[in-house]
Amino acid sequence: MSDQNKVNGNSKNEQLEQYRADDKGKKLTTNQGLKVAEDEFSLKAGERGPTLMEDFHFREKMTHFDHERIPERIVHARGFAAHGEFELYESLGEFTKADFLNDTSKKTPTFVRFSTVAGSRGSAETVRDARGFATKFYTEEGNYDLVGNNIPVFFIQDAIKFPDLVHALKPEPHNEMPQAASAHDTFWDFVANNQESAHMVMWAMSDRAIPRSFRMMEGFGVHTFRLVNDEGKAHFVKFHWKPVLGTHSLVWDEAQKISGKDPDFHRRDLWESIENGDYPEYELGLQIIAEDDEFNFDFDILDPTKLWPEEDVPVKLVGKMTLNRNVDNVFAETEQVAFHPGHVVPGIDFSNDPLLQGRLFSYTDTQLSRLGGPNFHELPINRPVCPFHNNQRDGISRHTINRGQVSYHKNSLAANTPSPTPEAEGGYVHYQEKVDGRKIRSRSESFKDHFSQATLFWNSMSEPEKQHLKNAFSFELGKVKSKSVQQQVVDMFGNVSLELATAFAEAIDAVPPQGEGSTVTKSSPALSQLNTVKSPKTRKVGVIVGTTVSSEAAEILQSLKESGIQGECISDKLGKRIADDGSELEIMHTFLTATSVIFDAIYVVGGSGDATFKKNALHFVNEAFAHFKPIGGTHEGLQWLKEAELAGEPGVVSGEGKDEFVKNFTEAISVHRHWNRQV
Ligand code: HDE
Repeated sequence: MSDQNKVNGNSKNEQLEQYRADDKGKKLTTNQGLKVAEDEFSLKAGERGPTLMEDFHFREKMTHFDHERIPERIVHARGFAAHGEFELYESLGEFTKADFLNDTSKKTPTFVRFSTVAGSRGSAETVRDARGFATKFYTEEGNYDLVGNNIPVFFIQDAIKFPDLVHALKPEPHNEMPQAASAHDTFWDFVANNQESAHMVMWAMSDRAIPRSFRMMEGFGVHTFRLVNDEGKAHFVKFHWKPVLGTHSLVWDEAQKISGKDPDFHRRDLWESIENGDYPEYELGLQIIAEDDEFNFDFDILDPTKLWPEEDVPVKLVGKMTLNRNVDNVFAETEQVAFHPGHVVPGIDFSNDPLLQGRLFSYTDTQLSRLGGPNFHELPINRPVCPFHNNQRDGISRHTINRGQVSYHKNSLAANTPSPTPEAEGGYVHYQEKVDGRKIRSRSESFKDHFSQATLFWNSMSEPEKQHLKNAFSFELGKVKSKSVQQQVVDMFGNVSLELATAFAEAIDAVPPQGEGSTVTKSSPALSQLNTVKSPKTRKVGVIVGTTVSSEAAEILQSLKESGIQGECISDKLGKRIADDGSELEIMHTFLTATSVIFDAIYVVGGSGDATFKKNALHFVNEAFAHFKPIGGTHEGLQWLKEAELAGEPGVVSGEGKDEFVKNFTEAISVHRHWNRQV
């Protein structure tokens, strides 16, 4: 991308340009601008003598280094971000006066940070966990932050329990284990003793918690918010991001192997897609409920452990976000970005969801210690693209040089400016909800059904997804040491599904649940990933080629590329392979540097290679087969698949004819995983 394109036509990009620095080709200086003559030897008293205090260059360099780290986020520490743009399909003036949701001619700059929740900043990315999906819209009316997750509900109903939840989820304090994992005693003890967690635990044990890619997961605002139009009329709303490529997951064994082979798997995938011009796209969806219908549901719409089934409240797709630019510097942008669900614009307001209400406090508070003071809004990535003026002053690392003698309101010396803006001219006015109640520490009766939607989720799963849930519970509880905690969890999930709880009780040698089970029969097909978009686009195929290769294989790769499928060649050595017609294939990986788990599919071309070559190739194929991935074979590969007794299995495409092979293999790749295999 040319530098010109990087800047022009995007207000956030233009703003960031003034902060960018290129050090390449420049003279080395101190931070005071002094040119440095020597940067390898500290100043010493004699060649073999002690270092001198007066070596300001050494001291400055070392001091800066000593303070390079800032506290990591207490949750969502491991994250990766990209810039993008949001475009609206149709005006939503009927529901909201938010300018960026009214004007279809505008492209609103965005910045999105994806994250895992539990792990430290350097932890692996394909662990079982919820994923953060936080979006900053740099609108002309100020920053709007949609700070969501890839799961539409949460573990708890009241923010006051968040520290307890996170203490239970994080590594246990006496030995700081396990890293980035919920498979341990304190997490499951919390679950069993805080049963409002049941619904989210179902999601966390499902395939949603091991996404294939940040590009292939949904995003949810979780809470109920309000949209308010210019007549002051409000509607309740839930926000969704729907990935254009569909919602797809890894399998658990694969996810664990990737954690070791490529702990950066998700950021690499996002980074490379954007560098390749395969820009990730997500449609913004709204579920809207009229205020008059607030009490017409069999759950409380303020309860963050409940979703609104899409079949009952359809998701209206209102616009699209495209992530089209990687960051220039991860620390300056991804690490220093500060999201806050309380960053709203006129036309968007809150509900009384007690989880949301607590979040409105926590996010600014946490930035104060993380970013070192109250001026984090001045950091380039956090600055709004519209002007901002007020009487706030000073504090650590203040950048703005506010001129003039007046820093108070009201005043006469500056004609009472900066002045408030009336609502009619764009001033933010809180929705005038009537509130009337006694001060009370309690929870509404309407929040007390913890199991119906957990069962709804279970009922909505396909058979393979149900099996994955059984396996996940068996794995996680198999890691729990306390027999009592194991049994409590079995008994709890007996309320969700007897089938599920009995299955994992057996696996962990606990007593099966004794109750009657759930009477809920409702399901929501939108929750099953089997019903998601299926597309071959941007899928990565590992192509195994020997020392010689037929030109037909190169043609097949070219045809796959036309459907958006990326072939990457693997062999025993790097270098080029020359096909029989003189065309060249570049080997990108060897059997040592690559592994089947980093590909969506494997295509074996084969070609001359020794016995070790064939053994390595078959290891790739068998592992991909066990992970239900599409496998293609042509040329010698065809024969190898037959020998391995894989030919004819679902999702194994072996073709003599080129065109037919390309067609069938492309279809098999679109399916993502072939669950109907015997593995
Ligand atoms: Fe957060 N959360 N959260 N959270 N959250 C943070 O803010 C908090 C919750 C979410 O990429 C922290 O800047 C409380 C729900 C994301 O920078 C902190 C409660 C949802 C991110 C915090 C919740 C989220 C955070 C830590 C319960 C989905 C990462 C660092 C009341 C809707 C944002 C920071 C990024 C980060 C508090 C629950 C999403 C401590 C108190 C529900 C995506 O302020």
